[in-house]
Amino acid sequence: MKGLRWVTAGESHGKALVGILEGMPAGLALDLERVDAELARRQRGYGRGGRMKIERDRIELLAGTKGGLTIGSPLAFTIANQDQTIERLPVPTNPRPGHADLAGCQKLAHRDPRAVLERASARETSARVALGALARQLLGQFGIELFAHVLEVGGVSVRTDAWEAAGERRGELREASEFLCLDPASESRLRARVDEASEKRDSLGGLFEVRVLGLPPGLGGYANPYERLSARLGGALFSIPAIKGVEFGLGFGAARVPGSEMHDAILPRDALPDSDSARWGRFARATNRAGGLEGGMTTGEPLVARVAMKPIPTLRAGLPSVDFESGVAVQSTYQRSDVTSVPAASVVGEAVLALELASAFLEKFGGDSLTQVRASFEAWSAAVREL
Ligand code: EPS
Repeated sequence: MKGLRWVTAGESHGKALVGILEGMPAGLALDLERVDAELARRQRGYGRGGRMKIERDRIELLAGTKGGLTIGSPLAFTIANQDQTIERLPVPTNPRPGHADLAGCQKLAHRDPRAVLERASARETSARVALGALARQLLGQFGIELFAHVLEVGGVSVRTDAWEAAGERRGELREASEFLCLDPASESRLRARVDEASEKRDSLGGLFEVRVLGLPPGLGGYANPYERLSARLGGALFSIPAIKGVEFGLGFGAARVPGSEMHDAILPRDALPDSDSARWGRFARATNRAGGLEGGMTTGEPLVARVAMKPIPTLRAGLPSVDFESGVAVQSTYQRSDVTSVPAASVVGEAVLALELASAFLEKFGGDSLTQVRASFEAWSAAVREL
């Protein structure tokens, strides 16, 4: 079977999160410190609550390598939970609006939201960040880089040209930001917005963007609906808890412009030698309104995804709900939560795209070993450059 397969297990306050990643070729050197760095980044961000002061997410790799290299067998790991109180935590007596509590209880026809929320919790995304951090090490071998940054929290935006203005300083700027954004001038406004929501005992959502650089054209496919990368990448982003919207390139804006202002002109490479797509042959794209996807495939231009996250459903002030026993109206109960976790979600966005893109990459160029993948990639690169 080509491509990657993965699964996670683990409850929010159970012993550990668990991940299994199958399909990585043999001979890839894994850097686990880089995985831990991604895990730490997901724990960051202004507006996170008390839980993140307790947890110290680190990968413990259990299987799949020898001498630091993958051996072609499934990779398995755990991430220990520090807070392992699942058996002692109270069972909420009412479901929180916006969380999986009520629909989950109705699905299982019981009154134990704890049995639902423990797995529905975004704690699970820590395991996905580790999976993605492994997958992106394969992509990195082929010059593919993923980069997420926050655009907006609670309606307060960074400058619209933050990506362009940051240029090569993007890594450094994001590292220095409490919001994992690229606009230092917006930090104080973002912080004030979160402080205001916190004082009002409310929560906030926001927007983030993920860009993927260095992708070859032709990943994904047009022949079958399930091959279409736009659907797969959109599905991956929608699988992150609290995500309500995903757009690629112009996205919803594409509905409002005529075709002449939408579609990215194809020019001879010599007209635009610096275009990303021109690296792959004699054709270059003048613009990238498609966001790097056409016909369900990559175009060779950067992938640009923008993702909308709703506010966290656990509000200190509570929300209107109903007591399970008495059936009377109550305010939903609060235990502990974040005010916002948009920065954390942006890190998860990178991870889920890394997994899906690495899978599509291996579907096209897959082989048992990294050497074979490289040979296949280079043979195709030579052929497409002659096209
Ligand atoms: C979450 C509630 C909070 C968050 C948690 C997601 O946890 P707790 O109930 O323990 O305070 O901190 O996120 C994480 C633990 C994490 O690692 O991101 C929820 O109800 O979804």
